[in-house]
Amino acid sequence: PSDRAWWKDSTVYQIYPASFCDHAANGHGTLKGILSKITYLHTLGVDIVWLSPIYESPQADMGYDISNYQDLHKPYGTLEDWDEILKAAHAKGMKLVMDLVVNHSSDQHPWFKESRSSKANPKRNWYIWHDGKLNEKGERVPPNNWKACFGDVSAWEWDEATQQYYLHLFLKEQPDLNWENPELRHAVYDMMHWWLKKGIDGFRMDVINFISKVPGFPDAPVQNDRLYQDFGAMSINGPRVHEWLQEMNREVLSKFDCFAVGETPGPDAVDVFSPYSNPTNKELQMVFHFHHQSVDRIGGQLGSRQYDPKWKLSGFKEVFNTFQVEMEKQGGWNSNYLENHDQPRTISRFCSDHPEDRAKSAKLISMFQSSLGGTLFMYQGQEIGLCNVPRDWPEEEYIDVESIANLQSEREYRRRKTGEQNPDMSDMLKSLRQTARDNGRTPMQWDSSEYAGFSKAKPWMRVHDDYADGWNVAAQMKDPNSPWSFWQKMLKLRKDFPALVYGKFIPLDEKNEDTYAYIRDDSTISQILLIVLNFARGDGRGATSTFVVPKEVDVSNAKLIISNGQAKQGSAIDGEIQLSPWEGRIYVL
Ligand code: TEU
Repeated sequence: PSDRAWWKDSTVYQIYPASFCDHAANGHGTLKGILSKITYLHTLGVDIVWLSPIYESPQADMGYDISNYQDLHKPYGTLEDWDEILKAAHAKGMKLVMDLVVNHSSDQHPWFKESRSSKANPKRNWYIWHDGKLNEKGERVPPNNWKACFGDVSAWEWDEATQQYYLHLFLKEQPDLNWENPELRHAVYDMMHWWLKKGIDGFRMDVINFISKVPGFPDAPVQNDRLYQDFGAMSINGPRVHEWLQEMNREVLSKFDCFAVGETPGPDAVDVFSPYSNPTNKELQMVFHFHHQSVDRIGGQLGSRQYDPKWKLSGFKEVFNTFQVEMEKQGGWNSNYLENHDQPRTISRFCSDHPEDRAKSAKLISMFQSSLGGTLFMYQGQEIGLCNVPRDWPEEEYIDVESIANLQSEREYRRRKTGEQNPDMSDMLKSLRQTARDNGRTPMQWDSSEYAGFSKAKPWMRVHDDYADGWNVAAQMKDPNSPWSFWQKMLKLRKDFPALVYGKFIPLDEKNEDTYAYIRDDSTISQILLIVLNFARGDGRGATSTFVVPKEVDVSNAKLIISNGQAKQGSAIDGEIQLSPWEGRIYVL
């Protein structure tokens, strides 16, 4: 059917350039390193490569602070090197997608330098400037109570020279662009044209649902006793976001055969997210919602890093079941991702990273993600079952700005509250180990040589301790039973069974806290698949479980097509399904 566009059954692979592959022996990933792995990605079964930001940047937030949208961060390489990647990907029939970070720029971008130079500068209104307020004591304070994303700091930074505050929803080095200004919007569209004309196949758009702020910048609702509060209600899925994305589509995206995925955090319900990808609205092809990312977190939907060890499988299922079913009903299209550079590793979150459970857990996750509807996104390292960094790494190894800012803010808050100079932080550290972004940013593990074959020099971030124990690409590509080989099989299976991509999603036994089971049914080709996944945690190491197939499902002709356990291919369903810990099975009915 014509509604089966190329990006729908594609597998996207996200590269985090700093940590992917270093060919210059500088301890930092390079474009030549990426080029050397294009064939590798093709062998794995990847269709689309997405590069996290490689643009010119002071790297206050690992490149999500861009100082020149049309040139590259020198240590990565040149535009010519980048062109080689594009050519190599296209030669293999693969597509290349770039990160687009336009909610904010770097404070070192020439636009911002001009903007802050004087109130009369023509680019003043390309950013969001505001006068301060006076508090009861007559002191100058920010225009409202919004908290920036990292740590407990105000989202407004005072500018001494021009005596106004500017807005930054992230670091103060990441001032927000003023989308209300049509000149700014068109400068962004021109830049997008420039990249698309170079031949790229689309964009991943950073926090694109943050661009429209509630007019007048009112205070955010007060939810706790902190000074600054979650800006979500005032800046997420704001009043003009759809209007602007439609304009962007008209002016840019619709002129190319490209696809766009918007990163869209926020607590709103599915019907707030489905319009972004509903083709009648002509905006984006899909978005990354964040609901599953808060299943194992306490408090605050937006980016809470406080771990909840009592998270429930039914909660996890509810998120996916809702989005799978509702997106289809509401005419949207799902993206299906678990990991990225902002999240800890899935195996350590939702399965078990004990050495004996880890490979099976990795395969379970592969079966899960590969059998969900929507476009599949995998993150570097998922294919070899990378897990969180060892729990005994000292605090100093956590070098992400968010990790550092959160720890520092919390320490200060506890000092104020308790009056103690060294308040107890052990619960925070425990949470950090479980949820920090650092977990997903360790260098990629290519082989068992020093630094995991990532670099000849000491890497910018410590390599996981496990790389020589089989947790590397070289070892796993040779082993037909490895997570890598399993992922390769699953990606191929997804192409062989279009029901996995397009089928109707029918959840089964939704309250079951041990197994996750569902049907994928593509009536256009009479293909029905049953997926049964054992997520029972037991004491943390997993547990056996029994799945009773509901009577209304006809399993009389069921044949197993793949499993990460002992069950034989082609075997039937005879009564209940007995699953070993972390076992998953896919049957064709
Ligand atoms: O992330 C946006 C985002 O909301 C979160 O995932 C973020 O990581 C944060 O932890 C919330 O507490 C995007 C990028 O993916 C991230 O790397 C950047 O730091 C951020 O935007 C700013 O550009």
